[in-house]
Parts: sequence; structure tokens; C-alpha cells
Amino acid sequence: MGDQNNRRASEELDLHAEEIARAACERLFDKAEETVDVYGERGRSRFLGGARTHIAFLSDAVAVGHPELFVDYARWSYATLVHHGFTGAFVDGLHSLISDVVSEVLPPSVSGDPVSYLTRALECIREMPSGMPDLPSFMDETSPLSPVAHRYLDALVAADRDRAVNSVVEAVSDGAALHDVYAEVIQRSQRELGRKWQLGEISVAQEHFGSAVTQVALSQLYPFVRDTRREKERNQSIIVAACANELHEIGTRIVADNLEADGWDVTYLGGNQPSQGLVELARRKQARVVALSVTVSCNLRSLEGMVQHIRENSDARVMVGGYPFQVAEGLWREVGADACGTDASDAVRVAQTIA
Ligand code: B12
Repeated sequence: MGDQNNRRASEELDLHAEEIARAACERLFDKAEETVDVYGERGRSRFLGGARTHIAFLSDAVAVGHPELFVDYARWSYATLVHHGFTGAFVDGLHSLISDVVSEVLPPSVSGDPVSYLTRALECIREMPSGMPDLPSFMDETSPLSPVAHRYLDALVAADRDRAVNSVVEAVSDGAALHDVYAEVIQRSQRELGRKWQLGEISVAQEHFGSAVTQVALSQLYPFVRDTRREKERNQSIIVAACANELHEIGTRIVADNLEADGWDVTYLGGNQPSQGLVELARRKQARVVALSVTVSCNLRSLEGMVQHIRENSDARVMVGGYPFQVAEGLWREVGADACGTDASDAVRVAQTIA
């Protein structure tokens, strides 16, 4: 877990984030004319945006004291940039520049960790095989629901909402288990959409459309959730939300629906939830558990603050989940949670054990 020095370094990074991003951008584009020739003004604004996101991810990784979180992000962003037409050398230069600027701008007493995280990320990127990074598919051809998953994904990519929604509703009506359709069709397709965007095969608009249709599909599947809940009613209340600043809400919603199908009285709050109202709701609903989700590690401090606030102001147990906990072992304990689950089915198992 991050110590006081980590926290200070991260605060300084936040304070100087814009200055660092702009200085790195200026050096890359204004001092190396060939960079402007190759990537143009559009490249400059993309780089600036990317540099800001980089610093946000770096800052949270430093705060919680887990360099592997930043390394994971840096590898992901390297693969994405290379698949979107930037050269490996450009991305390498970008990392080196950010590292140089961080060591110049941050006070020497706190720059050690951020610079060492950046160096570690750079080393890992340099160890990646040259050429286009391989991004394995998320689709599972051995799953009995594979044909439905392909139908669903193809319909999302083809911008055919009705075909997508009908494919999952028909699968459940024909007897497929709800949690399998969530895991094998919807979750895999959403992740595959992300991969296709990363590979440059689909646009941001197609990815956004796909996620919007998935929300419609989840609404159409909700009556099945309610029917299953009636059979299992357990009269225990749980609040489910994604933490403040976290916009990824589909995984959170699937967790909520799985819990409800297991008989829980679920209050689902969606994404980007501040802790204030959540605690009041937890008290009013006499919630046994609050389940919090985080997907991007730059929201970890936000999640941590919420866990602390819930602990100090309610009796509810706290369960956390989401991608960063798959990358950094033991992190869930360090953010102060009572438990962590890996996916929606695991969330059901874990909630029962801590309630
Ligand atoms: C759709 C999407 C978005 C949408 C979200 C729309 C919405 N309404 O939800 C939008 C466009 C908003 C978005 C934004 C961003 N995104 Co995005 N996004 C995705 C995408 C393509 C799909 C996410 C999804 O629906 N997954 C499917 C669900 C079902 O899976 P899941 O979230 O993992 O949830 C399961 C488990 O994690 C677990 N779980 C989750 N929460 C909890 C909680 C508890 C308590 C428990 C027990 C379990 C649990 O159970 C869930 C169900 O089984 C992913 C790709 C991917 N591989 O996931 C990228 C992805 C997550 N995004 C990414 C990034 C970088 C971003 C941005 C930073 C981009 C940017 N530069 O602005 C922003 C951050 C915004 C923010 N502040 O939150 C990266 C993260 C890279 C990394 N290594 O960290 C990914 C991987 C990009 C990719 N294309 O491959 N994104």
C-alpha cells in the first residue's frame, strides 16, 4: 500500500499534471519538426490527451504503491497507439519525455517513485516483441453459447440493435442460464468490442453504439432477473455502484442483476457514484453489503475514499471488484474492503459469505 511519501508524490503529480503533459507535448512536437510532419496537429492534440491520461494512471498507481498497475496501463496504451498508426519509437520517445519532465518538475524529495514507475513501464514496453502487438480475442469458441455470442457481436458491429437484443432474449427464452448469457455473450462481446477498437477495426462511435445496445439488452433481460429473484427471495439488502469518476457501468450492472437473480434486494446506482448519497441510502435500506466497482486504475483513490467513508458512516460490509484487482494482488485489502470478487458469479458467492 502507498505510504505517506507515495501520497505526496501523487498529490504533486496531480498538481503539475497539466504542466507535465504540455511540456512533454511541446518538446515532442515543437522541437522535433519531423514529428509534426508525420502526425500533424491532430497527433499533437491526441498526444496531449494521452499524456494527461498517462499521468492520471501514474498518479493513482503511485498513490496506492502498485507499479504493476501503471505497467499494465502502459502496455495497453503502447499496443493501442501502435495499432493506431504511431511508431514504436514514437511511443518510446513519449514515455522517455514524460519521465524527463516529471523528474524536472517534481520536487526531488518525491520524484523517485514516479520516475521509477515510468522507467519500469518503459523497460516492459521495450521487452515486448517488435512489430504489431498481438491482442488475443476474448471470444471463446468452445463455449456452448459461442454461436449466440458471435451473432450478438456481429449485430453490434453492424449497428443492428434489434438483431442483437433479440439474440440474447431468445437464448434466455430457449433455456440458456441468465448468468451464462451475461458471462459468455455480453461480457465477452463488450471486451471484444474494446479489442476491435484497439486494433483500429471499429470506430469510437461503433464502440459507443455497442455499449448503448448492451444497456438496452440488459433492460430486456431484466424481467427474467425479477422472475428468478421471486423464487429465491432472501430479504437481504445490497447497494451496487461504480465509484466516483468511474464511467464503466456495464460490469457493475451485470453484478447487480446476478445478485438480484440470487434473491438479493438490490439497489443499483450505476456509474460515477459519489459516496455521500450512497451512505444515506445504505442506512435507509439497512444494506448488509455495499458492492463497489472500479475499472480504470486512475479511479482507485476515488474508490478508496468511498470505502473509507462507508466504513466510517455505516455498518455495511464492503465488497469491491473490477479490473485493477485482477492486476494488483492484495490491493482489495489495502483499499479497506472486506472482500473482492472476480466476476458477476463470484460476486454472488462472495456477497453471501460476508453478509
Ligand atoms: C465500453 C467501454 C467504455 C465506455 C463505458 C460505457 C458504459 N456505459 O459502461 C466509455 C466510453 C465511457 C469508456 C471510457 C473509458 N475507457 Co473504456 N472500455 C470500455 C470497454 C470496451 C467495455 C467495458 C465493458 O463493458 N466490459 C464488460 C463488463 C461486463 O466486464 P467488466 O467491466 O470487466 O465487469 C466484470 C468484472 O470486472 C467484475 N466486476 C466489475 N465490477 C465489479 C464489482 C464487484 C463488487 C465485483 C465483485 C465484481 C465486479 O464483474 C463484472 C461482470 O462479470 C472496455 C474493454 C474491456 N476489455 O473491458 C474498455 C476499457 C476498460 N476502457 C479503457 C479506457 C482506457 C478508458 C478511458 C480511460 C479512455 C479515455 N482515454 O478516456 C475512459 C475512462 C472513463 C472513466 N473515467 O471511467 C481501457 C482500460 C485499459 C487499462 N488497462 O486499464 C479498456 C480495457 C479499453 C479497451 N478498448 O480495450 N470505456
